[in-house]
Amino acid sequence: MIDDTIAQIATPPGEGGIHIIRISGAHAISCASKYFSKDIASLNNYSINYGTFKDEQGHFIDEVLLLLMLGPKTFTGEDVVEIHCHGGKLIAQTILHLLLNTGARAATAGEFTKRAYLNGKIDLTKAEAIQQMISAQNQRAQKAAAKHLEGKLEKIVHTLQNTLLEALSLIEAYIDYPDEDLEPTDKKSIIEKIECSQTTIDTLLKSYREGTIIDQGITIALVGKPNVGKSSLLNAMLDKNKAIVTPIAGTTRDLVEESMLLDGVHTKFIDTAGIRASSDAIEQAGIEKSQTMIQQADIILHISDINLPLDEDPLYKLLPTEKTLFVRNKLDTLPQAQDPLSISAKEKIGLDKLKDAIIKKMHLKSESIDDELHISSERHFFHLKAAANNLKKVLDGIEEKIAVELLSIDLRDALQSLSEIIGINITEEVLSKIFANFCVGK
Ligand SMILES: Nc1nc2c(ncn2[C@@H]2O[C@H](COP(=O)(O)OP(=O)(O)OP(=O)(O)O)[C@@H](O)[C@H]2O)c(=O)[nH]1
Ligand SMILES: [Mg+2]
Repeated sequence: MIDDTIAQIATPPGEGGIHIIRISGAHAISCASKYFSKDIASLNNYSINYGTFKDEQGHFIDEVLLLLMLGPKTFTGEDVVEIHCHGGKLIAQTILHLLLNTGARAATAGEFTKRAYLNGKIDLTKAEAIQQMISAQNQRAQKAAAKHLEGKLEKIVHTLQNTLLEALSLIEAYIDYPDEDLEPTDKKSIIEKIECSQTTIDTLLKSYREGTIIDQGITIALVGKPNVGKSSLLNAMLDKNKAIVTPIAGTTRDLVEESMLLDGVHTKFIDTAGIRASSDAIEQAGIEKSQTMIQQADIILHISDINLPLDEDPLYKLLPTEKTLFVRNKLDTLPQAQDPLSISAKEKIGLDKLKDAIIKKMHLKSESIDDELHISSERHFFHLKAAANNLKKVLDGIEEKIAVELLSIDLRDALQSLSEIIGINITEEVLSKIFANFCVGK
C-alpha cells in the first residue's frame, strides 16, 4: 500500500498557455484545500472548479481551475487533484512549493505512471508504451507505441499464458504417475499448444529489428577517400549547407551529424573525415573516428570518385558488404558512366535513386509495417527469447521422453518470462530502471 502523496508540475518548463500541477495520493484533497478558495471536500467528483490560490499569508497567487478526481477511477487509482494555472513557470513552481509544504512529496520521474501500474490500473507494457508515445520522434514511432498502449502486446501475452497453462495442466496430470508415458492424444495436444505459442513468439522476435528502427531510427555513415564529395552529398541529401565543402583534400576533420526523415524513419547521417594515410594529428584523429563509425553505423555509404577505379580505394574491400552501398559520385564529369549507384552530389543528380536504395537496405516490409505489432524494447525481446528457449527445451524433452517434472519446470520458466513482460513478479530494481527514463510529472 502506497501511503504518501506526491505532487509535480506535469507540463514542460517554460512559458505557455497554462501549466498543470498534479497531486496524487490519500492526502491530495487536504493538501490542495489549504490554499484553494473553495472547500474541495464538498465539491463533486470529476468536476472542474474555478477559484483562486492564495499562500499561507493570504497573498493572491493566481486564478486557477481545479479538477477533482476521486480514486479508484483515476489514472493512478488514487485521489487526484489537478490545478491548471496560468502558464508562467514561476506560478507553477510557487504552487508546487506550497503543496510540498503541506506534506506532499515531489514526484520523481514517471512516478504517477508507476503508481498506475502498482495499483493495477495498467500493465507494464502499457506503462512503457506511455513513455514511448511521449518520446516518439515521428509518426511511425508514435503509431507503433500506440498499439502497445491499446494493449495489443498485453493481449498476446495473456493468450500465450492461457494456451501454455493448458499445456502445463496436461503435463502435470502425469506427475503422480511417473511410470506412465504421455497418452498420444495428450502428447499431440501439448505439442500443438507449444508450437502455436512458438509461432506467435517467433513473429514478435522477428519484429524487433524493424521495431527498433521505427522507434530509434538508423544511423548512416558517409565514408571514403578525401575529396570524393562526402560532405557535398550530406548537404545535398539534407538540402542545406551543413558541412564545409572545399576542393582541398582533408577538409572534414570531425564527425558532422544531421537527421532527416526517410520513408518516415528517423535517419541520422554522419559525414566523416576522408580516410588516407596522414601525418596531420588532427586529421588522423578524425580518421580514427571515421573507422569507429564504420563499425557502429547501421548503413554505410561508401563514396568514390566515378573517374577513379573503385578497387584502388583500400576501404572498398574492407567494408562489410551487407550494410554498405557503393556510391559513385561526380557523375556530371563522366555522364557516360554505367555504374549502378552513380550520382552527382554537386548537381543533385540521382539522389532519389540513392534514397530508394537506402530504404531498401533498411529491409523494412513497407506495405504492412504500420499495421503490424512491433516490439522495440530490449526488455521485451529478452523475455520473449527466454520463453522461446524454454519452449524448445520442453519440445525436445517430450521427444527424448524426459521426466514430466522436468518438462513442467521448463514450461513454468517460459510462463515466468511471459509474466515479467506484463510486469508480474518484477523486482524493484527493474521497475526503477524502467521508470527512471520517464518524464518528471508523468
Ligand atoms: N564536379 C563535381 N564535383 C563535386 C561533386 N561532389 C563534390 N564535388 C567537389 O569535390 C570537392 C570535394 O568535395 P567535398 O564534399 O568537400 O569532399 P569530401 O569527400 O567531404 O572531402 P574531405 O572532407 O576532404 O574528405 C569540392 O570541390 C566539391 O565541390 C560532384 O558531384 N561533381
Ligand atoms: Mg568532407
